[in-house]
Amino acid sequence: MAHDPLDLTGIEDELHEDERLVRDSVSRFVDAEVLPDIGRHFADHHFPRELVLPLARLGLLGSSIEGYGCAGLNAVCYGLICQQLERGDSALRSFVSVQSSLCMYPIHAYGSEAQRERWLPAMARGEAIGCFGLTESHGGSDPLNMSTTARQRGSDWVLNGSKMWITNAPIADVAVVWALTDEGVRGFLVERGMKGFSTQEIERKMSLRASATGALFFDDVVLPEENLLPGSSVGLKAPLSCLTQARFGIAWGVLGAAQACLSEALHYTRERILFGRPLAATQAVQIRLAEMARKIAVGQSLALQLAHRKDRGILTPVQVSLAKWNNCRAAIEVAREARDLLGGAGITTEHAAIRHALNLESVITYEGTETIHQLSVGRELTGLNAF
Ligand code: TGC
Ligand code: FAD
Repeated sequence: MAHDPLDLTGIEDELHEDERLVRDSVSRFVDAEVLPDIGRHFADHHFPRELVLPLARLGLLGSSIEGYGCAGLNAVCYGLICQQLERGDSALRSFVSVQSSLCMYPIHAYGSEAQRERWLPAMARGEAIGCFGLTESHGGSDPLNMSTTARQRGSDWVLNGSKMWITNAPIADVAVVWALTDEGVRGFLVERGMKGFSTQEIERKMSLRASATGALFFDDVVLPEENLLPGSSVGLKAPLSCLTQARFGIAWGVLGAAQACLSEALHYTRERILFGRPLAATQAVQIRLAEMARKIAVGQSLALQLAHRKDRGILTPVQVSLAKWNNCRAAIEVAREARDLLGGAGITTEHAAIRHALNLESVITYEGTETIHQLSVGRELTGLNAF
């Protein structure tokens, strides 16, 4: 066969040798350490914490940061890392997105030197786990409408409120929390063990079951001034800048889930004999497989274009919105098609398609729902804010 069905436009040829090396090492890790057990973890609603140190040893935590024990890789490498991890399971990519883009990134970009020295090397080694608390129960799409407050008392801050739907919350050592001060939204580092700070796991999820999701509660938590992120401006600009990093990784990551589903569907429909011929030999099935490959190919080109712009420092938030929207939609459609092409076999975790399809229900919602990204693009086109 002339082309790799998972890479019809030849993205492989555009990658540099060092990018391929990173991709291949993560790919081997996913094959050896993730795929054998991930169906069981999903079924058991269990985050495989034992994978954190191996992920760290591969240099995958905070991989884009220079210094502080981090690998300092480029945007293409970060994208490829996300893609390979999500080929395994969206939960693993979520863990790395939150640790790297939503916790280490703001500590690096907006933290004091003391905060960087304290947290970044430990987080890169996987010895400290982070979470990012922006969403509250009364409406994640509109984060400015938050109830969590931080009031100044002498040189301290007193935090009250709660955050909902927080990835890594049950296992986090440190939470980057966005709270309303008298001046507007500011970022704080809240540490496990601080009096009045507690977390609770959200159970019975039907999606991202191998990820630890939870709530954060703050009941008169006293934070010293050194736990304020001093470099973050007042308002949503700083948290939105973190989301841009993570959404970029998601735009790459979801295509890994889609590739796993297309691969599974290709294998299954070639082997499955119905009406005296392989299922893959029917026109209807080939059209569906071709559609799946088309969606992946278009998404890959978009992701690579964005990575090159990111490395040149010219990527804009609306371009990231476009890609997060397009690639999540493409991936969830590919996963649902694969699930259907597997027939009854497609409903068990013996195969990957339903696990990916269910996971992608979260991924299309978090980090800005599809509608939020469509409205961001709409605002760019019209100049009119329709949120
Ligand atoms: P908007 O007017 O768009 O922006 C306010 C100010 O921020 C600036 N800005 C950015 N700056 C840097 N980087 C970015 N990416 C930026 N995006 C915007 C913007 O220029 C402006 O600055 P200035 O100087 O003009 O004031 O803000 P808005 O209030 O209109 O935003 C509306 C909206 C809906 C787009 C925003 O609220 C939004 O994105 N809502 C969705 C919330 C969301 O995505 N939450 C995600 C929570 S975290 C999560 O889901 C993690 S899942 C992790 C996992 O497990 O992988
Ligand atoms: P809502 O904002 O209530 O939206 C409900 C519906 O209304 C959606 O369909 C939305 O598109 C639509 N809608 C909203 N506004 C408009 C409008 N103006 N016009 C038309 N339709 C509109 N958050 C964090 O802070 N940190 C995390 O680590 C984190 N991890 C998560 C992990 C999981 C598994 C999940 C499911 C969520 C996570 N989130 C996290 C929260 C996530 O970001 C929010 O769920 C998301 O932003 C949507 O908010 P919401 O659930 O409150 O839905």
